[in-house]
Amino acid sequence: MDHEIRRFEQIDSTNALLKKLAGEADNGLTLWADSQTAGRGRLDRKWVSAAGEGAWFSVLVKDERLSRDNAAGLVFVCALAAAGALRQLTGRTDIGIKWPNDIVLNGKKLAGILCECGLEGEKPVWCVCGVGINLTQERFDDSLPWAGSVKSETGIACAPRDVIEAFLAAFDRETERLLSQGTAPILKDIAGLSATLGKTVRAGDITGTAAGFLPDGSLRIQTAEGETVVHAGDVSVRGLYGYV
Ligand code: BT5
Repeated sequence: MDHEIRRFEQIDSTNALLKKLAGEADNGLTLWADSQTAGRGRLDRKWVSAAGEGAWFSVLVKDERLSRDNAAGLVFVCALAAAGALRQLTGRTDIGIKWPNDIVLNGKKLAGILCECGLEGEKPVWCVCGVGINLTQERFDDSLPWAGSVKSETGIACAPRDVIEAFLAAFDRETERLLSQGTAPILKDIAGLSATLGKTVRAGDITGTAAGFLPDGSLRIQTAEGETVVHAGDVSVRGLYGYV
């Protein structure tokens, strides 16, 4: 996919602007901001995105092959691409994925992902894939005890452009695989990098062991009473003994 990259010094949110442009823009358009004044996570949570400290960007996917099923897999495509890019740039093979949308190292959240799609009827016509990667922060506000940056956890200072380029190369490969083969191969790779599977987790008032994924990307949790399924986006899943 071709990526026109537009860089902004400051913007409210790269996801918010790309959603406004999505109808007219071309597949692959990428918005990158040095800082965001209203960066957002899931459920409208705030995403801290200060100037020069991270890679804050959003990529547009506009493809005839988008469907309800495969659009739900884009968050996992982004997770694979972000984990892959950071592994490649730092050499750290213990960078993992906390289901569904966090990149983690040493039990700290290095990056988060927010994918949002525009529908015509039931069919997604575009999806905006937003990625925030903490790069150089030395410390975070006390309200973010689980946040870490690539620098704080590896000692390596990556340049945002290098991270975005490595991400986009992997993202293109994985998106093509998702659109042509569906979510199954992507989820298989996610399982290999997962910091969640096998752990004791709590989702809402359910506590159990993260047992695997369903084809739509939902997480199977094995509890004393049997198996429960939680959907990405429904609830926060937390490890009982830490963030992962
Ligand atoms: C996410 O949401 O992790 C998705 C974050 C997506 C951010 C990107 S940046 C580019 C694009 N434009 C946007 O406006 N958004 C996207 P969620 O899983 O809901 O996690 C949000 C929670 O993470 C917050 O409630 C905080 O607890 C925590 N948090 C906020 N800022 C953080 C940061 N910089 N690093 C680590 N954790 C953070």
